[in-house]
Amino acid sequence: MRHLHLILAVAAVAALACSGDDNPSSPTDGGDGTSTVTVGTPTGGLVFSPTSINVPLNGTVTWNWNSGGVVHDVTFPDGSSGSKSSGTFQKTFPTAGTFTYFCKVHGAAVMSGSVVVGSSTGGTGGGGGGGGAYP
Ligand SMILES: [Cu+2]
Repeated sequence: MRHLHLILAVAAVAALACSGDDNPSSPTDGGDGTSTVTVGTPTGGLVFSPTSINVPLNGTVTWNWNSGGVVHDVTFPDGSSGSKSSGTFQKTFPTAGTFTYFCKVHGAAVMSGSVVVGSSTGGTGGGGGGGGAYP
């Protein structure tokens, strides 16, 4: 009986520790969880800048067209901004992971980017290439 009691106590402590770890308050870059990607360049460049951007879980990315009149779009597998040459497009990311997108007008080989959601230390799965995501 004595042993069982001890085991129960340990289990209770472990459960408490787990729920404590669940707190999703992770540091964010901007403070408000909003990040901006510039679409194109004023001289007509075919780029997203930055190419890869990190946001916290549930963070929102704003794409801001500054393309010198060149039409681009932001296409994800689950939706697109539509082709345009000015304005903005916003998307919120409730799931951790790496999400790639591209400009359908110019093609993924020419114009693509990615959004990395969640500040995972990423030991498992994906990650891989040491592309410095930090500015
Ligand atoms: Cu484009």
